[in-house]
Amino acid sequence: MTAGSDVALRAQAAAVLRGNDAGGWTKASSLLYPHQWSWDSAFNAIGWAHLDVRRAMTELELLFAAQWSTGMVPHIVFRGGPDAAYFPGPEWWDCAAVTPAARGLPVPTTGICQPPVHALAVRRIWQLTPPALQPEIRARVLALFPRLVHWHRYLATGRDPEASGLVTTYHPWEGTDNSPRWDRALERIKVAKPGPYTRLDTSELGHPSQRPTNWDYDRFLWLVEQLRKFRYDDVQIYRHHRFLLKDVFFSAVFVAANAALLQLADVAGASDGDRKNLAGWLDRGRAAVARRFEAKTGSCADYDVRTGEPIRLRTFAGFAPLFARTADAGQRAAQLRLLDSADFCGNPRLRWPLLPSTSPAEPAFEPDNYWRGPVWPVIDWLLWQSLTELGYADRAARLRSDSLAQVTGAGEFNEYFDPFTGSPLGSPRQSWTAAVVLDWLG
Ligand code: 9WN
Repeated sequence: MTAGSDVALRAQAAAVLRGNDAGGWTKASSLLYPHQWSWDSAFNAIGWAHLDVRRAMTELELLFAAQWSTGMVPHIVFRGGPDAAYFPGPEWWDCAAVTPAARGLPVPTTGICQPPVHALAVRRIWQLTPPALQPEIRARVLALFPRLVHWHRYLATGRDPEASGLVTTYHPWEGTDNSPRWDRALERIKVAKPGPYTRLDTSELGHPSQRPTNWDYDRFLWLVEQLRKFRYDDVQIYRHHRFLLKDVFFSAVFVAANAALLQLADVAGASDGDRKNLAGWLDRGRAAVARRFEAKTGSCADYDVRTGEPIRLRTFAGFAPLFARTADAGQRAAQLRLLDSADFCGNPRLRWPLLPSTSPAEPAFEPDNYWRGPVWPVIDWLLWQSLTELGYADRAARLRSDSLAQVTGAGEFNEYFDPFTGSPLGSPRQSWTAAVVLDWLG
């Protein structure tokens, strides 16, 4: 890619973020997702940091303004208001009515969360802050830091009462919605059909073949009903909820996020206690992810808390040791071999050697369906970041240039891409895709 085309691409990516800017927060996309999503917001802040570090901080501050008193940062903050076209809206969650943890918030939210990319965003903002703005941004990082620690404490305790080092997810919407990783757990659930509902993502705005099925949605909504019944109380949920999964990807992001907060500790004037906790969560998480690694496959397996079964599927999540920046040279080598094997980036049918959400060798693979096969630029960005930090500069550079080629090749900063054809899928002008492009362009 030439310098001239980089300039044009940067301008286009900036226009996507600006186009989705709703005044201090960014719609995840203007078409499918007209509210503020948690991990989208973190990626978007990384993109904003390249345009305006103040605006980047505001993105996170507004997200954390909806943090629950438990420390949880909700997966959607319904900032788009009641008329924004998104289903299911706040009435399906009804959080403020059922739990004091969500009372008094400036806007309604959902009652679940998403991977904690936020610390990576604050670190990036700080790295990009020009000297003249450092006093202001430092003061804002200082103010946000306790909220970030509170969020991490929630994940390390409420979401891991066993102190295992692995985060438990309660709902497929906690990141990778219809990933085949959740199929077995969802199949076990017998749902009472939720009341009548109309999906907007398939009936009006999206393409049904690229989205989860109605079977999935019946279960997604039933799980929300259950969580509401448990008043979003982690203790009750742990006791009764049918969907409790130790998610190695989420856990690996948490490891990386703890490392990022530790790196910010001096800037944020962190207390000794906070530093000790962060280091403890980091070590415990990294060791736990390493224990889920299986030498036979070179991959890492999630774990179903209810059945005690490992979830052995070839998906991007199997690279959790890389996402967690494992210090184990043997695991790193095995993971890099797997990454470029025919099961993943080395598959001869791929348009670009990028990490697909699900391996084409997996029976559940579907090239155009959401988390069941397509390439998601944000996931490849997380991998690129890990490989860079682990010192695999060449592999990281190829991931970056192929990702940029994919985005430039077709569509308008789409949400995800068909791994075989490179065709753009899902929502166009997706904020976080534009944001990672801005970061790749530097
Ligand atoms: C449900 C916003 C979000 C992402 C998720 C992605 C998708 C929502 C949906 O969009 O999920 O949260 O309606 O499909 O799976 O990761 O945060 O971009």
